[in-house]
Amino acid sequence: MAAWTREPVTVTVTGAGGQIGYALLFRIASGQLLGPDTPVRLQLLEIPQGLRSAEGTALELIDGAFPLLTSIDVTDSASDAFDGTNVALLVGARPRTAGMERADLLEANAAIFGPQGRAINEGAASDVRVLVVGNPANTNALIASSHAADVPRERFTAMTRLDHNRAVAQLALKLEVPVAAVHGVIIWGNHSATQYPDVTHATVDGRSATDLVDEEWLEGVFVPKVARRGAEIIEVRGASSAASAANAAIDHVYDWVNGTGDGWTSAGVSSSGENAEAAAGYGVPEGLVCSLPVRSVDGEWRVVPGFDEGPIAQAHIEASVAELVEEREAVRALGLLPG
Ligand code: NAX
Repeated sequence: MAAWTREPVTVTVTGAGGQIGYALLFRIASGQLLGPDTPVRLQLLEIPQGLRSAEGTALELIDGAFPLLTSIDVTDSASDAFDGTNVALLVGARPRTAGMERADLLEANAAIFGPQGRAINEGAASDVRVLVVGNPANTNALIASSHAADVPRERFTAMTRLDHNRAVAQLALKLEVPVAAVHGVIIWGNHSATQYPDVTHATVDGRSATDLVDEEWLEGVFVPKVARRGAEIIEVRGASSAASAANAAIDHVYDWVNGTGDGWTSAGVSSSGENAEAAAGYGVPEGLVCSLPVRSVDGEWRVVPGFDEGPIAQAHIEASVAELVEEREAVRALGLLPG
């Protein structure tokens, strides 16, 4: 985005006092989100209980003496946090607690993402780009977007880049090659255990990945490993993924702003507008936020059309898309989805 070069860009981070926030903010301040020539204004949103933690992080950001960081504001007011924002990273969310049904989780998060969508609609800059990290990320993005009628739906995205990066890394580990040798992985569907990490169109050092690994490993090891990696991290680390999630958020926004070139990556994007037709080609109904193969061109995510999927892949994709439809219907049934 040439227009942003040397003009301060306003970046809002919600859940700034949490663990992803802590791993994310220093990298934004150092220029890794938008590039080394773009000064950044940080606007941090927390709930009252999280304010002290976010304020502490802000003190440390000051102590970093980052040349690109022009200001930091910490607030519990969504309208202040999203005022003039160009890039909004919606990290804070209501986690699932014991005994919570899916409908309760969706409802609790709608109470966060609906008002945040409205605040973005009212106060954000006209070029605002939104990445939802907080789970359930795809449906939270849909809820936020449906409360922001004046912002194009394509500007609301959900993060599946961590799943994408995990898939690239697992394939590289299996084949004992550097991650840079792996191209063309796709994450389809929901950021949940139903997601489908797909190597059908991937290459490794220019060779088709499917010639190098067998179906049994893919279905029996690779797919569940990637889809359940979050649970594995919790088990081993004793806490959920934080630095790798922050890293993926950086990758997502950096590519969105700077472009992906000829290749593609994965992102949860709205299957509407210019992306409706390509998404429909994969059986994704209009208006969901679904992970698809995407290319970033001129600051817009475009779904890469026309990949031919075999019956196994198709069945996985259908199941994950069906889950997204169910989540949308559940939110709609609760009366939380305007428009
Ligand atoms: P933490 O619990 O460490 O931090 C979350 C922070 O959000 C807390 O400080 C809390 O006070 C704040 N918060 C809650 N409601 C808020 C609101 N309405 N406005 C502003 N702030 C609010 O969680 P963390 O580990 O940072 O994870 C954050 C979210 O990312 C969770 O929903 C988590 O499930 C999700 N993840 C998503 C991933 C993805 O790939 N899409 C991967 C990593 C992570 O699991």
